[in-house]
Amino acid sequence: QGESRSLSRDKFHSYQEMKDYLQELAKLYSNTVSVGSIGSSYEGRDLPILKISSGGDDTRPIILIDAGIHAREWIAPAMALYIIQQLVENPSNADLIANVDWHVIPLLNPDGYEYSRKSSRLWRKTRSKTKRKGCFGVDGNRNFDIHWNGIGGSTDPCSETYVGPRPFSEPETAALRDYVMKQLTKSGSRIKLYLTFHSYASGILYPWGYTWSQAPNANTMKALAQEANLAQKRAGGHDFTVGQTARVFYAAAGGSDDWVASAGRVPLVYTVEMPRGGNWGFDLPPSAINRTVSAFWPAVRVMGRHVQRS
Ligand code: ING
Ligand code: ZN
Repeated sequence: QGESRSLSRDKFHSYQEMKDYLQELAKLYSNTVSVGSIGSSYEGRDLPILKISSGGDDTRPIILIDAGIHAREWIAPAMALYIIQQLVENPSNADLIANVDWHVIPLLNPDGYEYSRKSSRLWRKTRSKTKRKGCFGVDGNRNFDIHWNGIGGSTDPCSETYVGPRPFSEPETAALRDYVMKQLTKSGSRIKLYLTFHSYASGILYPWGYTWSQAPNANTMKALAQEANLAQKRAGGHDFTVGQTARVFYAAAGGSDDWVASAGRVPLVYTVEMPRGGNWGFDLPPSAINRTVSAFWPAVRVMGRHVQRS
């Protein structure tokens, strides 16, 4: 299926390997694929974005995907890379890119990811300096300017859910903000669907996370999530929880999903929690990567086709 250049699925890849793969795809498939950058991390790593477009003008709908805002959730970037690979290297998915552009940021927190690989497997946050000596990093998914420093976060720099000194204090979250703001149009956003990948609660969750109240289009988001869940179950995945983050999970403000839905004006927004594995939930053995990401792919297909049709 022309997948010979693919990144292997028998290990978790380094930031550099991911970057090399994206560059390689852009070279091999220069008609449809380009690599850009949305900014730099705290430690100066580039934050790559892979753009897939089969043509058309710059009014086509965009599906935006990110992963790896939380360092230890390694299966999330692996999922994003699998989506890239399926869209670019597998011709049988050509229908999904026929009139929709896909923009994928496979690793939003590379500093934390590399720190998790090399020093501390269960690291979650970014790696910025804080006002407390010996305590590093901000929880990226509490750092967005949507009811920031409300429920579900901490003002303690040593906490795992530290909200940061101010909204968008982290270069990584500010970079996502700037990218999303650029897609705003007079009537809304070019981005019609946003998926942000986490682990390990096996869920397809939609806004709001900051409040128990329902988003205006909660029913639409729920129906599509249920359809996606069914598709991945048929492919051998196990049942995912579908529901509003604050209701089925816990309430937390400052998340990327709530901000993208609200300020970013994106109509369909999901946090996908990939399944657990290993001793800690985050540490799936490499032998589980292939079946985990390929089981969830049909759910992404369902969502992609929905955008394609609308
Ligand atoms: N889960 C998310 C977290 O940041 C979440 C759940 C999503 C909460 C959106 C609030 C808003 O806690 C993981 N696994 O990180
Ligand atoms: Zn997470």
